[in-house]
Amino acid sequence: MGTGTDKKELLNHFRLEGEVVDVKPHGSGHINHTFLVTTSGTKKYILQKINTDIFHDTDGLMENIVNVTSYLRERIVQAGGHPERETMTVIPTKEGDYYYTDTDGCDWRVYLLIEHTVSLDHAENAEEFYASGLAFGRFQAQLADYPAKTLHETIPDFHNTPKRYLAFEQAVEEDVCHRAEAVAQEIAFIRARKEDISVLTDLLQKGELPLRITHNDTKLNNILLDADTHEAVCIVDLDTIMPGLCAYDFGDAIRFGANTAAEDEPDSNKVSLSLELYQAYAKGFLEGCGEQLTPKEVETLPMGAKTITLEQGIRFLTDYLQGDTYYHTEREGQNLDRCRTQLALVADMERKWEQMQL
Ligand code: ADP
Ligand code: GN1
Ligand code: MG
Repeated sequence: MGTGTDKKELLNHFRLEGEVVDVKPHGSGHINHTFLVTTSGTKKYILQKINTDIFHDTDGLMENIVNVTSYLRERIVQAGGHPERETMTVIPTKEGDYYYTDTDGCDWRVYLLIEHTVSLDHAENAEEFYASGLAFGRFQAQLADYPAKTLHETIPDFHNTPKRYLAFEQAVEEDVCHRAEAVAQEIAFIRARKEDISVLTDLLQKGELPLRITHNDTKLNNILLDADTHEAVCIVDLDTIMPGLCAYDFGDAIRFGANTAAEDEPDSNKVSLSLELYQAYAKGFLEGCGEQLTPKEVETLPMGAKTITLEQGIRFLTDYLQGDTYYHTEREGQNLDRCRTQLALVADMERKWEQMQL
């Protein structure tokens, strides 16, 4: 995997201030390998091994991130903010590149650590979740005029739910790990909702919903909060910034942050949608997005929550059926537990559907 690589030697290729003192694993992301780098200088850094099994074009990926953060930086400066705190800073290599390929062919990048922040795996209270909704809404509003054509599609069809469904059916059919029989209930649950899967993508195709520049991975741990006040400071994990549906960005935050249980909770009876957290996030997100949203977009936000939760259940189950090759896992059955929490959340959303309307 290349994560055992000599990190100090690796970091020597980047323009860091000070000598590297310590490198240790950091965060709870499912995709990249992330490390916190401490130096003898005043700055700390984030080192990441980019998951190139998933992101096939590191040049395009890093170009997106550098261009989007430069664009955001200008706006933050204009607004009198702190660009090194409110957006990510990519640290170049000594050759001036935005990533470094090691001798094993693995790609690594370095960001400035945004200090005195925390990222949470569950919302501690409604105010905090409101603040993250506001920040993700503002993020979308800030990028409203960003030139969409210049963005590389880092993962094709990332939130194309009908295609995710087809990939799932194929995984059931191939059943390479002989796991399908034991998850017949989950498969049936998903199949029973086949019609829901294309509701939003159909509206997009018919021109009833616009494409926006979206983050596409709006879970709570992809936002850094001030360590003392828990106010939103910076949105991170910009790997999947691409044109997408506003409702999906809304929904992805809900499926993770408004769930009363952890994403991988083994007891899915603990799963439910907290309406208090749901409403708080919706309030923040709508405020943050501002005037730009069309009435149809606002109307379809609850459907975004349901669709992306179902999509995520489908994605976790597909990975489980394929032998857990996509998401990082720490234990057997973790992707199946993750799938079950998503499906239980969909079921609870169906029960609370009337109350979810905005
Ligand atoms: P993954 O794609 O694996 O989720 P992320 O880019 O989200 O990787 O990084 C993992 C975690 O590392 C984030 O959830 C966040 O807590 C932390 N993190 C990432 N970038 C920074 C940064 N520049 N400063 C501080 N923390 C960061
Ligand atoms: C992954 O990278 P991370 O952990 O922030 C995934 C998201 C999923 C999420 C589920 C590139 O997000 O799409 O919603 O796990 N990212 C990618 O927790 O696939
Ligand atoms: Mg992440």
